Amino acid sequence: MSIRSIARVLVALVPVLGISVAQARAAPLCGDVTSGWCVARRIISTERRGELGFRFGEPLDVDGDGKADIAAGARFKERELHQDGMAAVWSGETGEQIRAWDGVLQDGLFGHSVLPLADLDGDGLADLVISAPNAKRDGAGHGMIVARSPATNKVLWQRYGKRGENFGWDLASAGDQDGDGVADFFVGAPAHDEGRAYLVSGHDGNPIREFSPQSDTPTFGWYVARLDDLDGDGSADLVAGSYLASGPAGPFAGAAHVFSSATGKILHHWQGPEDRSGFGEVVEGIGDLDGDGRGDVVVAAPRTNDHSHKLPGDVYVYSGATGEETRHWQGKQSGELYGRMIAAAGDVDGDSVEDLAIGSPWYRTPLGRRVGRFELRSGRTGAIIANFLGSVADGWFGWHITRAPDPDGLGRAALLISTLRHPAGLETGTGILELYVLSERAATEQTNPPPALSRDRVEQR
Ligand SMILES: [Ca+2]
Ligand SMILES: [Ca+2]
Ligand SMILES: [Ca+2]
Ligand SMILES: [Ca+2]
Repeated sequence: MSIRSIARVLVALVPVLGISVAQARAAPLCGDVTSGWCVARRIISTERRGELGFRFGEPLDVDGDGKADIAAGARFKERELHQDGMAAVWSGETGEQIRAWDGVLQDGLFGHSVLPLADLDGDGLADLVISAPNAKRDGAGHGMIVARSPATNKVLWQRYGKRGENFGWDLASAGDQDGDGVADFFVGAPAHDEGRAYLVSGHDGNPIREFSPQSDTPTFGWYVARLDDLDGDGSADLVAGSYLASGPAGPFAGAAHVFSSATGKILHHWQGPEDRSGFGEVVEGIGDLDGDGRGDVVVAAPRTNDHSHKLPGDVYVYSGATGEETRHWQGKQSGELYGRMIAAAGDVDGDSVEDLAIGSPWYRTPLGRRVGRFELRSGRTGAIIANFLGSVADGWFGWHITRAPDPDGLGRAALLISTLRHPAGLETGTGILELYVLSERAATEQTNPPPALSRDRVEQR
């Protein structure tokens, strides 16, 4: 079946899925439009209440057809009333499933995070690291990660974390840092009392380096992200968030730390503005926004755990060179969880500076339907470039977002977006993934040469 005909089938399914097309300001399907953002691929989960797409990395080609493939998990997939989870990879070309794996560890949340990495086993095809951060040993949540080759279906290696640390709560690519030619990655292990983050070898899954703040910091490693090399030693660096860290603003004010990946030295450290702000719940590295030649750092305070839900959430941008705050944006609606997702989006407006996607999964329409939204902001000016609404109530549109390669090889900007609790024709909590691409820009928009992503960022592809 061609992509176009799959798209038509999906359109036909729309009433079944309960999507009101008339009220949607979600992107239309590609093929129906010639400019602006459109949905090039849609992956509809069949795992009832599995929550497809909690966290996932940039798509890479796992089957050698030259098109990047889409990998994600449904961590809540149940087996005999336990949330064992599952993970899968779908063809970027056809949308068909290439491989799927069920979790085998009771309540392990297998598929919580799924990270494609460039070739780990030397066959020239991308592989996957999949986490089960709640995997237990002796009743404690050690957490487990496993590397799999979708091409051969082999397990390349499997590693457990330490007692109680929930190893694998987050994963982020790091580039090859030990010089063996194999991509390495960061792992978050946000234990309750003293969280940690690790640089892990893609070759064998063994830790290369461990990172932690000087004082014990609860939830450190809840979220980890790769930064462009900030200290000039040739290795990509690390930002890690700890949204329940204590600080001047309160016992749970939150924090974010930037480390030199090669030395473990803390380069920058920021603390949350108010108690329970959720500062550091999501962190991200982005290209050079302020033009000083270094990549910059984004930290969100979405207030997910502020049960009053009076505040909309905040996003802060810091200079990677100096650590100074360079921008601060606030959401537009109380309780929308603005910044619950932040993603480096590539250069979508063609000004050669990287742009940002910021998600608010609990945004409500004027009629009170909690459809979620995400916005694109210009990295250069900070202005909002575009704003997208979800199409179903309580779907949590924009829960997770990552930059993606153009699935059709046309060099267009693309984003992979999860609607974590979309009913997908089954029931709320099932989840869908959508690959948005930017087809021709409107004629009035400037068209500059391709985006300047830094070299080590490009090497991640
Ligand atoms: Ca492929
Ligand atoms: Ca390596
Ligand atoms: Ca470095
Ligand atoms: Ca831009």
